Amino acid sequence: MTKNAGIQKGMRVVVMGLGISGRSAVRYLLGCGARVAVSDARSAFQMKQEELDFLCASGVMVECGGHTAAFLHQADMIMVSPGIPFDLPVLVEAGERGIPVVGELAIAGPAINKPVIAITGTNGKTTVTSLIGELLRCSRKKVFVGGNIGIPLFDYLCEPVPVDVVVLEVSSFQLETAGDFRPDVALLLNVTPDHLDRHGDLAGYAAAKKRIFVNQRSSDIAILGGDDPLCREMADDLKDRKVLLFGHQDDCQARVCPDSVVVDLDGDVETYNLTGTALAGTTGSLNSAAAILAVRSVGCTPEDIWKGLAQFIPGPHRLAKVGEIAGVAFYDDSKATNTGAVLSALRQFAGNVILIAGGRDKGDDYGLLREAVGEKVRKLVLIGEAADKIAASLHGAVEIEHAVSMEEAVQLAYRVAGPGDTVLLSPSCSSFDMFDNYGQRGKAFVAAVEKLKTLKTSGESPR
Ligand code: UMA
Repeated sequence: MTKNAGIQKGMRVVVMGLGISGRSAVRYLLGCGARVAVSDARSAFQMKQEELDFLCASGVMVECGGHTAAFLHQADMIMVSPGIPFDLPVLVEAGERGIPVVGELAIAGPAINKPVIAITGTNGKTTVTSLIGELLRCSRKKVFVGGNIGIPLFDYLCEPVPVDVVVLEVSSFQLETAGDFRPDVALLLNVTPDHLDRHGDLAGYAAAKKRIFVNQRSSDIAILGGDDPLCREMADDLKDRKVLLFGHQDDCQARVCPDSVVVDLDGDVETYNLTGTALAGTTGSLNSAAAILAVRSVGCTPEDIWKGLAQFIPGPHRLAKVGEIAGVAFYDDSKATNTGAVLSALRQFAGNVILIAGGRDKGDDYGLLREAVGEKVRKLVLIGEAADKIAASLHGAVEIEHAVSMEEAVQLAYRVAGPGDTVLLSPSCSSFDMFDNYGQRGKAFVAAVEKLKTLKTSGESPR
């Protein structure tokens, strides 16, 4: 257990939310000697058995079915899970009473005594985080990879294994409550509309993302996407530290060229050819460029970086080809939960796309898809809660059909597709209205494609 100057023995801490972050926080805070209580919006009946077992085993006091002032205001500190808006009235009131309302990064960040590389951005952050981890391992560095990627930072502090570098994916939600968290190397990949239901508007969302740089010192490094206008604007405000850019423009220290990334650090030029690797293509090249700048900043050599790039396999549900039936290709891009990600996916195809989209709305403006959809998409099949909003935004730009399940959506798409066409799941929304997460949604797509194959073999296919 790593000691924490911010948590004194006997301190009363209320952990809000009993998800992945909350449970990890409870374990860590108990280990630090704090008196921990939990407050969760769900009733005990809505909790999973493993969560109830966890609560029994940890012996903490629990408030279920909502967050009351009476419960929260007895705390010396409130640790809020990332998915809980920190401007809930009950939390604002707690703040006014002088009770610190903080997140995992604020508590755990200052306890890390190793160099930290933190990655944020609307799209690509999980891939870049994993890639940085891989490049460091190939450079024989011991590394903890965690954060929004699914492994809470508290897990690392609970059972610290000796590492050389801590690599953290950080979300806009986590950055809002990050306190004094200070990454030695901070990456902001891109900023396009996402989570506007939480942040209000693009400016609010961008401000949360910009917080990744707020505590950096002059010796720290900021890496930003040079193709992204908002990142460029922010880079201008960070002149007091070393700023590195990646992208297509000539002034970028990591420049994306067809098939390769050219890195120019203080006149030393290195070329990384990505042909034949899983990172070939525009998105993979941009992700590689960002990751290379990060690991060069902590002393990795070009030879070791090249080894890592060659063997890296991106995670599933990111524009992955998952099947082909009678000349129709099927792509699973379930991880695309905002318009920026869908635009990036559509850029990879010349046209003739049957697009399956929809899910839970996060406040995005689907009108941003109008031009690309008009140009590349032959038919749009909509699912989920946001279907009507998307249909209204794209009315007239494309032919639209509605489906009530993933299986129906895939069958509808296949019915209108011909040889050479692509059926693409790229939802532009979160999955939580129909699925547990984007992974489950992607698996449902793959299962529907497999079922189509079976129907085709048995002669019962929709076309
Ligand atoms: N809850 C309340 N009150 C509320 C709302 C929720 O008590 O008002 C409770 C829920 O009942 C539940 C818990 O809070 O018990 C859920 O907490 P959470 O939503 O913070 O989720 P965790 O399970 O702790 O997972 C979080 C991140 N989730 C979110 O940011 C929504 C995970 O990112 C992250 O992997 C994990 O911590 C470990 O760091 C997921 C995500 O979707 C993958 N992130 C967004 C994204 O990438 O776009 C930001």
